[in-house]
Amino acid sequence: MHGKHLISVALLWAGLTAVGELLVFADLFPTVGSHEAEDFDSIFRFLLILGIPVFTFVIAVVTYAALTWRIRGEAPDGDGPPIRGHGWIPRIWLAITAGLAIFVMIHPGLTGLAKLQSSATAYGWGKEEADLEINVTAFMWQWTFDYPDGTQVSVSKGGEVVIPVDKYVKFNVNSIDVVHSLWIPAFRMKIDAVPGRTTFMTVHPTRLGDYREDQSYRVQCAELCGLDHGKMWLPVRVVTESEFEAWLASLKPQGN
Ligand SMILES: [Cu+2]
Repeated sequence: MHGKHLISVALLWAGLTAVGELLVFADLFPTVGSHEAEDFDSIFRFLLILGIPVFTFVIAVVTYAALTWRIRGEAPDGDGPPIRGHGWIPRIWLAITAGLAIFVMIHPGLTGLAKLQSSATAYGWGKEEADLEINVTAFMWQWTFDYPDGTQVSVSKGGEVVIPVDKYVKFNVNSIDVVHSLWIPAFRMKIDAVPGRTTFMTVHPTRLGDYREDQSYRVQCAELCGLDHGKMWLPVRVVTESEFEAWLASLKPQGN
């Protein structure tokens, strides 16, 4: 490749990369409502930081080539002669991109999965048992959330999912018809609800939150499951422990 072209492409690449890397640190994410969300956002940023130079390199070369060697006037009848070669650029490109891909599969891919699956201890809470386990049942097109004390909230009852802050909360998830997916954007956590088996996800909410002020506090089905899939959602509220106890008590039937 001609030196002038090489320098031009390199400058274009550097410029696009600088813009892209700046965008990574723009505040584009929803509310960070849990330890898991902190992890996922930093993983997402890490992958963007690594991926942006690869992406901008392709864009720079294609854009520069399209502008510089475009056909003016009448197009030729046939293709040009084939170009065959074993240049150093493709070899380095292959080595770097393959290396990056394998690297991110291991970290943060496998290391992140391992951390999530040992979530109870990985976040320094030093315990295996959840503070609160909620059994979740999904069906077309509703959710029900059963609390340990027998309280049940659901879409049809206009309920809201209330959980205490700074506690380790585990959702055990089932479906009785098709595949649904339990997703709470503020926590960045999502797990499929699969008929015939129980899946789970755990969250450590780190701050108070309320759907009425922030729509990332909601349960949303994230697996297209039919006509009313979009209505398969519930507000979420993260409250202090005493507010949580009061909320549970307020839902108890009178006289108990
Ligand atoms: Cu669904």
